[in-house]
Amino acid sequence: MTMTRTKIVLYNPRAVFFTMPLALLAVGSALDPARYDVRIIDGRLEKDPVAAVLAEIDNAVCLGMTVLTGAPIRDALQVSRAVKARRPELPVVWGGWHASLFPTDTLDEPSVDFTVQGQGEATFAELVERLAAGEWQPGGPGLGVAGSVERIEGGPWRNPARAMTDMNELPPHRYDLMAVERYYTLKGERQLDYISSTGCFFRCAFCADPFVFKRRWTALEPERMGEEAETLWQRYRFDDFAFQDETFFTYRDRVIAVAEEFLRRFAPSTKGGGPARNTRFTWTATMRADQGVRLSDDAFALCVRSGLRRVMIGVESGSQEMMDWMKKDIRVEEVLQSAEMCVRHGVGAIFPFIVGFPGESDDSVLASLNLVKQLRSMSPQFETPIFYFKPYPGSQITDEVVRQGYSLPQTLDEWADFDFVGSSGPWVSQEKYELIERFKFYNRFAWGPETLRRRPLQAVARWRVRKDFYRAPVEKRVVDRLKPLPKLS
Ligand code: B12
Ligand code: SF4
Repeated sequence: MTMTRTKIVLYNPRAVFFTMPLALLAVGSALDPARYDVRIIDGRLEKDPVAAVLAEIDNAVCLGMTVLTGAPIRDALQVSRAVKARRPELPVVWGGWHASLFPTDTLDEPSVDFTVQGQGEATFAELVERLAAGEWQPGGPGLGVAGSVERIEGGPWRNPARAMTDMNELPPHRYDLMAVERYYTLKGERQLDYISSTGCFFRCAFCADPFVFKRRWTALEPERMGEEAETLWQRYRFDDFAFQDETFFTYRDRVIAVAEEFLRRFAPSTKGGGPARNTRFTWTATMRADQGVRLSDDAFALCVRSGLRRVMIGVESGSQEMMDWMKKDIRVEEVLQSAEMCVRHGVGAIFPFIVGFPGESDDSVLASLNLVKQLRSMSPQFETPIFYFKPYPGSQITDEVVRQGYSLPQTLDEWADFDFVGSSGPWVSQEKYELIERFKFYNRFAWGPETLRRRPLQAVARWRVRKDFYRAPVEKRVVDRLKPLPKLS
């Protein structure tokens, strides 16, 4: 006798990049596959996301969505509202960062019935169980599932928080729930995204992680990661493995053990001499500069042999005073030491910066631009994107500017417009903005790859960067007019 499985639909809103929908994979994989038929729909893969979701919901018992702050909210709202218009009795659950930051406000939206805060696997599994048992109806009594907020008698009801589950107790992610090859095509490379930890121990004052995960951290054991990587590689033949963790290099011994796992499983026999090297795939991960310094050259060399090709090290500022103010707990020297280690081992790096913090002085911005220049000159494999500070909710700095009178959006529709691409935020003057934009332009050409076509512009750009001369940016105007450049830095 075959049992009919209960259908659960999960939706990932449209976004600017094609990182795999790991959040939905995580919550979908936490449901028993023998009992639940999980369908992941990704707005980025659909011509008409609303139609794609409506086509799946008729016999579903729940629609779950992952929602980041900003533009994804617009898409999530459109889908939720269309679904509610079609099936008002179908429970709609929002999880992810925005729902974690604004669990009760989000329920002002009538098309959302539940929000889930923080790590979602256990909460969603319990919620789905109760929904599938028919225990819920709109306007009825609450379900009381820990880790969720629901609407009772017209208002939001906050259930107790749920303790973090050790990731090793959760089942492996079922990549077969999504069309892996389609992401490879959209990314333009066979790059598989993977998450090996949740949360972060640190306290950066511009980041929402300390608020959402309360400075807790849980991570998969290296052996399990090795096993999963092997199974995934057999099945999906990726060339690059992208760790999406907040800080992958949290514990040195764990990193070493992961590198050893990769070498043990993927390095071909080394009979001809020379150290073992993973020739199957490369990998990338996030690192804090202090973690890089603590790691040691030997451990880094091991990572490189196991396939490490690039790290991302959040710098944020070139001014130590600013770094201290934002509680980054990193020294500028540590950034340079980690960068030197990358150069020694031929590893690429992305060093993101943020300028335009509230009250940031011109000197501080200049210190950042100088550090960008220094890093870019160290290696053609270094990138230094510069972002303008935006008060993303849930961070200490945002709380502070709100206390000082800055008003954040109030409704979900307003939050949907809270995106900053192309604008500098209220803390950067027009003059400073123009200087930074010119700096970004000339730096990109000065240090980028040398090609015959780029050479003349490169020569001018190098001269300008060396002299710090950004007035009368004729070259920039010409290039801007010829074609809009992709936003790299
Ligand atoms: C991949 C990624 C992206 C992708 C999005 C991919 C996608 N699916 O659409 C891209 C590259 C597009 C992106 C863009 C941005 N991102 Co981003 N991104 C990430 C990153 C590195 C990984 C996300 C991930 O897959 N995590 C793994 C999964 C398993 O974890 P999770 O998402 O937290 O999901 C868990 C819970 O949240 C919960 N959950 C999540 N969804 C759901 C849904 C349901 C139904 C339930 C029940 C539970 C649930 O359960 C999951 C399992 O425990 C995170 C950092 C991180 N490590 O999480 C930042 C992060 C999410 N991004 C962030 C930011 C700031 C941005 C940008 C603004 C960055 C920028 N400066 O440009 C942009 C713009 C976002 C926008 N408005 O469009 C912030 C969040 C800010 C916010 N308030 O939303 C994060 C947390 C980084 C940080 N520490 O600041 N990002
Ligand atoms: S910026 Fe990175 S290191 Fe700092 S709190 Fe956020 S996730 Fe942790």
